[in-house]
Amino acid sequence: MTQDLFDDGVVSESLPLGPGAVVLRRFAKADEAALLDAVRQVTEQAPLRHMVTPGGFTMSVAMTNCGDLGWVTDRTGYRYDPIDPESGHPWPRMPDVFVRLASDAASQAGFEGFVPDACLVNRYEPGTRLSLHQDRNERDYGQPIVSVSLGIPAVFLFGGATRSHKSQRVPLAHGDVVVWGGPARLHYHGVLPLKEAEHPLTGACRFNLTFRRAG
Ligand code: MD3
Ligand code: FE
Repeated sequence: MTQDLFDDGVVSESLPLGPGAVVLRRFAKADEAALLDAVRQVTEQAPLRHMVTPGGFTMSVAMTNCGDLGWVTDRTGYRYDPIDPESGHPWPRMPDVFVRLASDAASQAGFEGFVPDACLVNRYEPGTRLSLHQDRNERDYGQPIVSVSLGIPAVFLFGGATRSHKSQRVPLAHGDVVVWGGPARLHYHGVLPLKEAEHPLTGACRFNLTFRRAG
C-alpha cells in the first residue's frame, strides 16, 4: 500500500482494489472546468431527477444521462433506454470532453479502444447514499466501466462477488477516475452517505459520471 498526501491535505491510499480495478488519482483534474460545463449543458437538456426503484423506493441520488443509451429505473425494472422517459426525446449527445476522458482513462488502465455509448450522471448531496449493488444491465461484461468523481468527497464501498463479502472503503476525491474491468466488473459496490462539505466548483455536491458500453 502506498500513501499520497494531496495538496489539500487529504491522505489517501493507492491500493490495488483487486484485479481489474485501477484508481487514477486526479486524472480528470485538468479537465475540471470543461467537464462541469458539460454537466451543466447535459442537465439543462435532461434535468436531474430522483428515479424510483422496482421496489418502489425513491433514490436519494439524482440522475440523468447522455449518449445513445441512458440507464433508467422505474416500477417495471432497470434498463438502458435510448429515450428519456421524462421528455420522450433522445438523451443529449455525449460531450466530446466526456468521450475523450473516458477513452484516455480506459487506455491508461489497459483497455484500448473503449468507446462509451452511455454516461450516467449521478448527483449526491450531503446525506445521499447509494446502497450496495452490482451493475448487470450492460450487454458485454468484458467492457470496463469508467467512473469520474467531481466535487465534494465520498467514501466508495468496494465489495466482492457476493453481497456478504466484506467491503473495503475507498475515499474518492475531486478529479479521481476509476476504471473497473476484469473480475472487478461484477463486484458489489456502493457509496456511504456523504458528509457535509463544500467544493469551490460544485458547492455542497458531488457529481459522479459513469461511462459504459451498454448496448
Ligand atoms: C465497481 N455509481 O452508477 S462509481 C453506479 O459514485 C454507481 O456514483 C457510484 O455505482 C457513484 O452504478 C460508483 C464507481 C463504480 C461504478 C461501476 C462499477 C464502481 C464499480 C461497476 C462494477 C464495479
Ligand atoms: Fe454501480
